[in-house]
Amino acid sequence: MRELGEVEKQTYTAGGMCVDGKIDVLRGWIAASDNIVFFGGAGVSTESGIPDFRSVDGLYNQQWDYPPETILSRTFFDRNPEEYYRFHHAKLVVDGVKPNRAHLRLAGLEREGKLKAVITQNIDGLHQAAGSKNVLELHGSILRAYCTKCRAPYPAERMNHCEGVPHCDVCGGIVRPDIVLYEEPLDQRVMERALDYIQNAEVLIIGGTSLGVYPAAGLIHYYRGSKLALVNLSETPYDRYADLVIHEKIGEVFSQV
Ligand code: CNA
Repeated sequence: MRELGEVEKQTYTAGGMCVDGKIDVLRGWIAASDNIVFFGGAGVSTESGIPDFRSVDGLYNQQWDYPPETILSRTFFDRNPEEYYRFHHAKLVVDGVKPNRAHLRLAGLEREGKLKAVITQNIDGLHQAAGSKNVLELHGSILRAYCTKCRAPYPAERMNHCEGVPHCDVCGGIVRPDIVLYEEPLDQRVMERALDYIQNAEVLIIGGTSLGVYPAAGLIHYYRGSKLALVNLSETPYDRYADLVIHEKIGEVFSQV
């Protein structure tokens, strides 16, 4: 094994190598390491049928009265829970979704003892559905819910499939999903664990994220190794920092590594 040379690095990232060649490189990194960490976002779940935010068919490009970032903000939720839940039921809850090839392969790599953690910005629970155990949910999950007033837990299934705004059985307060809304801080303990995994990873695979949402995206600055692979359909602001950039569907890539 050896470190990636500067010339090779330029070739991998500048598009001088075909996609198959790049996938071969990633397969080699994965085969040789038992300290891999994955950091992902909404693009990991698009092949399961859940739209992301920023793709051409993502939520930003659909007709809606407000942009997703506004609807998914704390101010909006507090002022207009009816409209929040209209969006939640129509767009965040997608029935019948199943993990795709990326989720399944990541779960397999964990079982093989190669992958240490999945760090995700997603709120859909699909990594756990695929069998991944060590999943750090930076933005929470719509598969958990609680009362905003007395904080009693509430069945997520009921929240996700009710008419209008769900109310607490205990005190009548408004129920909310256990997700991090815009304007809210991330869970510090989850952030610290994510940071620790990234700092100590040998191979960091970043996939299906535009890397535009902070502070989550800022975590990748803490990676200290020389095997940073970025698998994303579109370009990201971090492409030039990666050692390997693959602009391809993530399910397609993970079915080959
Ligand atoms: P984003 O900003 O929508 O970016 C998604 C990225 O994924 C884009 O750059 C796409 O090019 C890329 N992409 C889409 N499909 C694929 C694919 N099949 N293979 C590879 N790349 C693909 O989403 P981010 O996660 O970067 O933004 C963070 C937000 C979006 C987080 O707060 C999430 O909670 C939120 N979100 C989550 C979900 C979910 O849980 N499934 C869905 C929509 C939005």
